[in-house]
Amino acid sequence: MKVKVNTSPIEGMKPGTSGLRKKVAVFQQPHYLANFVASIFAAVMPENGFAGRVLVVGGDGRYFNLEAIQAVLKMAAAQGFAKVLVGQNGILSTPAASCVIRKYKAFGGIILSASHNSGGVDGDFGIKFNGDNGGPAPEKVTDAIYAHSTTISSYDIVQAPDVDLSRIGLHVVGSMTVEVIDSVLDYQALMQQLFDFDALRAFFKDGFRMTFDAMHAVTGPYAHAIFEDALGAPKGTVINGTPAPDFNGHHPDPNLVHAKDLYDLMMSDHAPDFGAASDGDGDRNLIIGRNMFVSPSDSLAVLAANATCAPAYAEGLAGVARSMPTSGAVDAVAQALGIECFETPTGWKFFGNLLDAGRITLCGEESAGTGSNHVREKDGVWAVLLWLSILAKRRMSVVDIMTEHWAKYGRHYYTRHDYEEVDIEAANAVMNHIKSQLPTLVGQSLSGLTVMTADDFSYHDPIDGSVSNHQGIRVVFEGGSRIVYRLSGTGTTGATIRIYIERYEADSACHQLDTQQALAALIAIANDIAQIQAKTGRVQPTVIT
Ligand code: VG1
Ligand code: CO
Repeated sequence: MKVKVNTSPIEGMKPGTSGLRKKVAVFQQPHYLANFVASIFAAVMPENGFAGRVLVVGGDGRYFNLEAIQAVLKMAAAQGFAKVLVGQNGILSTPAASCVIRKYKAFGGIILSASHNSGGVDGDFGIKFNGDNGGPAPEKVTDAIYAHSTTISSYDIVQAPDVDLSRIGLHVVGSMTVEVIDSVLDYQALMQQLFDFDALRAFFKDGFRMTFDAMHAVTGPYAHAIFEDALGAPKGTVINGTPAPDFNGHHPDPNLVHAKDLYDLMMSDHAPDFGAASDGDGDRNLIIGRNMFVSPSDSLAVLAANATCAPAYAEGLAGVARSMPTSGAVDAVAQALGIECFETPTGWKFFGNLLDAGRITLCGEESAGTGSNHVREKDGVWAVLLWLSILAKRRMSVVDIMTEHWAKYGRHYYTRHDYEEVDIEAANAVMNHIKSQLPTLVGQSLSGLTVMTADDFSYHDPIDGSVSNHQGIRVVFEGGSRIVYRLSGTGTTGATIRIYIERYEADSACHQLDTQQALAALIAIANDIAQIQAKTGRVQPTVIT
């Protein structure tokens, strides 16, 4: 039975870089989740309603996932959807959800995830809407969702028993069908189309060894099925492979701080050939070779330069794109290949139009996200499979691949310094202080480096003409060195200041430096411009990647 529930607007429902993310306790407040879900439906409703349409629902398995999914199902039924496809036990990695939306030509999907944020009862929860291309809703849709959340007065929901999400097959909620699907099968089938599984199986058979850290998060089942069961990597290749609602107390962010165990293993005497990790919802990837950390910006460049090693990309790439703060390493590859290279704001939603229009084949972000036109999300397991395809075909170590790459294209030394959970006013003071210097920075010489341009990045989408302003402050020096400042749009406590620092080095005699040392002069300039310590009291970053 459908009922109308009276409610009133709850403030703060503006989606960030990737959907709405808040503490679990915030989502558990009366009407909170329902208000936001109703706002999604109101914002995306076609003129003739949702009758006959299919919705995909799934999440990364974190605490509150199952309760949220039951509520979404009852609200979707009240909207008149014909059917919802939902992952078994509510599990769909973000790229798998994108894959399922596209494969079954769904109207769209609701993904319950706070990605790399911590989970559990005191952790974070999140929710976002992806459209029929399988990609995160563009800004005009997220703006409309937010606008609706500020005026909502009621929502519709069907009163029905919960669905048994552990049982694969058909169920009903009111007059809507719910099909519980295997979380892995459709995604695995897509990977089998893109990559040469026989060649990869032979590679593992020849003794190639990998450790994949699923970080107690959603990629566990995907990684076990694909790497161990399908490709024959030995059992134990996948570690921390059972998803836990609180990620067993860990932070499922594949970086050098939270994936330190993997890093230490890869730097040790008993390191396997290759190490990789993914995040809470399975869209990020961290790549570490034996004795060689690969910065995500470099990883994107290597994948672009060698993509033809995998069948799906054998004919080459249409073009590539990177988010603005991502290093220029991929630009150098694009130039050599003679293909277009786009610079977009942070967040995967900005790649969607370029992918849909066929202008780009690969894209990525410095935050350990790479992907291609196979889905409309970044994809951790996919990135690992493309790396494996390259290593299997070229039979070179990661160290040798990187050394060769830098010798050919030059090296873009790159680091990101994060100051997390800073007082919001102090963080705004830092950003305002930097902005106030924009008019006078150009032409100045800072520690011997001359500022060439300084601006607040605006993106003009070449496909739909939309404009996104205030996407990060760039200070570019002669010779291409660069400092970028922006505030995170995914955090839930205070503000996170991100400082991205990059320097190009053409000389191969200087390609083996320690990254922090290679960038020391720029880091000092970056701190000087921002005055972080004076304005926030912070002496050093919380996370360095
Ligand atoms: C961060 C990353 C960004 C990424 C986003 C979502 O955003 O910097 O590159 O797209 O997270 O990733 P922000 O606004 O905090 O810098 V995920 O894996 O959390 O969906
Ligand atoms: Co993620």
